[in-house]
Amino acid sequence: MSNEQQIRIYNPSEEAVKRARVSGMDAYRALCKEAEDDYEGYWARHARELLEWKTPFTQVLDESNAPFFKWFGDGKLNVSYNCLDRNVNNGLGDKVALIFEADNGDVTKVTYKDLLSRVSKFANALRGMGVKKGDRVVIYMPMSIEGVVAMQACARIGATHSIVFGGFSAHALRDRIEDAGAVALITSDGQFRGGKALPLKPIADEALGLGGCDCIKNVVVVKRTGGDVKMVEGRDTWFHEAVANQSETCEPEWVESEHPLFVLYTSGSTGKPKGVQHSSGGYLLQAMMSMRYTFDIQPDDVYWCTADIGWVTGHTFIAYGPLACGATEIVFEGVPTFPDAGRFWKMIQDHKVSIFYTAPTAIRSLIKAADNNPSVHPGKYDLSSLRLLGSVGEPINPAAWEWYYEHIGGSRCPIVDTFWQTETGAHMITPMPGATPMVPGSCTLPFPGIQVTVVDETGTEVPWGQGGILVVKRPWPAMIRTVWGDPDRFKKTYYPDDFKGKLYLAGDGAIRDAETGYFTITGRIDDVLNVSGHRMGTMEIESALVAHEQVAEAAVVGRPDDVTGEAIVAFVVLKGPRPTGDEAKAVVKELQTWVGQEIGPIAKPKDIRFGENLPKTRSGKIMRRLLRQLAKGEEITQDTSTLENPAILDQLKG
Ligand code: 6R9
Repeated sequence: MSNEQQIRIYNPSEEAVKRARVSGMDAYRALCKEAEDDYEGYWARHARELLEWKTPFTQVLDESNAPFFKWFGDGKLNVSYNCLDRNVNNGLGDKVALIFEADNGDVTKVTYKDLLSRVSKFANALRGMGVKKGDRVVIYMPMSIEGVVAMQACARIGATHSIVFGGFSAHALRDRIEDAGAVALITSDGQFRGGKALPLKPIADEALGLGGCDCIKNVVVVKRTGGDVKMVEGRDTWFHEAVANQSETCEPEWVESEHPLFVLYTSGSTGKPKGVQHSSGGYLLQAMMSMRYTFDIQPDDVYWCTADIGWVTGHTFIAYGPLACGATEIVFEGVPTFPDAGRFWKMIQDHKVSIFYTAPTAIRSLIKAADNNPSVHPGKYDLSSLRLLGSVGEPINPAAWEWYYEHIGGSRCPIVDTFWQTETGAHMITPMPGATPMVPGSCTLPFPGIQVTVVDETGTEVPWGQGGILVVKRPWPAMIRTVWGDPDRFKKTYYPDDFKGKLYLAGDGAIRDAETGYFTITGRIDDVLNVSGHRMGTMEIESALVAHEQVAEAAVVGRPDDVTGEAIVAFVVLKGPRPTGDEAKAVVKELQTWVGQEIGPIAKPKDIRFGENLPKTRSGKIMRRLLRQLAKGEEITQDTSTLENPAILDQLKG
């Protein structure tokens, strides 16, 4: 967006403006002004209009124990009631809530009435096992109706769920179960992906056998693939048996607005993943506001968010937001490339999807696929039902944005490039589809009510046009409440002393356009990588590598990748001699498999290079900036005079 660059501005069409809730920039500015003039009043108005409270709140924001903020503290509600009962009571009982498309193409539709009954039955089953308000339940499941049912059932009885992505390994699952102190684990025998049946229960069994999981008293298993599973007497129950004789009604547990709805683990710059704890009232409020303002959800929409429930996007934009708004949404089990790379486009055509929300990495890989194989080009499909597109998870490069706009959106659909995080719970910076002029590559302007800015290391705001650190100036209802079991880490990570504990540190760099004030995210400022929209801590991968018996030392950095955004590059020093040729190839394979087992396949380094040592300063610090240049294959421009052992640079060139 600098002056040297030719930038194109895309205005939302007249039709998009006319139909939108936030219609035109004046309407957007009016909402922002409402929040500026009366911050608490703005959020309170929405909380009263959009949520049904059992006990209405009288307090809005409590800052007395900052940064442990409370919202709507004396109000009580139930999230599942707000997502299901409320819609059934309002005449939407027969409306389709979920359209589930299986990996093999089979379609199952679930109405709001149906979903309420399924959730109530399973909630009763969990209660029957002794699961109660405040208990933690880990869910390790594929994309499925039961996955959504399990989340909603936990919410119904006030149990705090923690989803572990189905691609994570036994070790990763064990760590999360142990940290959360979960009493129950909900899983399935396996999952179908790309025509293959993959095991889940066996991995869960392995996790439970690793030690540290004695807290788990019950394991519930959904039958999906029919794969071989071992059921442990007295601990394991089949899902279908657990719900078989349960009542279709279940009195919700009315919880305080601050009651933890879920804990979701995400990667940080240091140590083990942190459990991001979210609230009930404030979280659901902004899930709904994002649906209503960013996606402008309407009664006749067919909404599809392609995320997995294992990530925050699957929480806010599959399990909670769309249901709380009474929407019809797609839940997809499979992968975008099976049976071929036209799957997404065919599904949009078949289900007449009107709002489509996906990640840049998916778009980039489908561009590549369409270039290589004209038969899966989106032009072959009828995508005329679409009216709005969304992007999330990482910066979208202008070329991918333009392809998405033209080939998927028919140059007619606005694209909302939504910047947010696991910790923020809901959209933070995003265009409003019927208002904001769009600039490819920029997430544009703050969500109405959200106050973000760019500062330097001292917390001082920098002028537009100058890069810096992205911060949020005021607490917002859907924000992270704490790091599960580690309030100090919460404070240090998100409200650091450098900013006097007053500013929320997002962990991203940003720059505002000198003329428009539009935000562009410039990437993480910490040691977090973003691979295919998934957050990975470099430290986590390094710990996994050094846990291998042959590895003495490892340093992991990111390198730009055309498809996955970033790719993982590992620099490794072995305990034995530095391997070369075929031997090196074999060790690379071995270490990739190892990391896959330790964390999950998404963490496997794409490139592993061996050195007799790593480049270090005389004080022994690994020079990561230099490793990043090596990873990219760039000439070393950095001053290497402080380097203790310059000769090893040649070994690490790759
Ligand atoms: C929702 C989600 C958060 C990190 C975030 C940033 C990156 C997400 C983005 C974006 C540029 C966007 N990110 N959306 N960067 N533009 N529209 O992805 O949560 O998995 O916690 O990742 O992803 O770096 O800090 P999470």
